[in-house]
Amino acid sequence: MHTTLSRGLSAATLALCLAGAASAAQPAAAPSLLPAVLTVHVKDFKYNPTPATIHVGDRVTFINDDDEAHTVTADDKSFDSEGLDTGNTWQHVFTKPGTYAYFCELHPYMKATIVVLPATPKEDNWK
Ligand SMILES: [Cu+2]
Repeated sequence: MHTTLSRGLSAATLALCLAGAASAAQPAAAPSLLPAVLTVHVKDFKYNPTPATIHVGDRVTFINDDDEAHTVTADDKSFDSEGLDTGNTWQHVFTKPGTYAYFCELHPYMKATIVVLPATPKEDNWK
């Protein structure tokens, strides 16, 4: 019993040290954007482009170019950006094929669609 407790504490201490080292190595800065195959702009209360077609595993960047806050929220709630202020970005990787309808929770009349096709072999991506 005592041994188990000690091990637990050691693991917790180690985890804290690792977390401290990680945060020291990476200064708090604006999160950088990862490479994405598609950027959807939110402008004039519209998502553009829509509908858009991507493949499984693709990352999409959403950027709010409007003066209003918007969200990127799946109809089925499978993803949700939460509120994006002017100039804010949000990224999402689509891991399952399908047609994803999404909308803005703040302006529900804002609707758009992303079609996710099955993954293609890597060697065909850039032909
Ligand atoms: Cu909106």
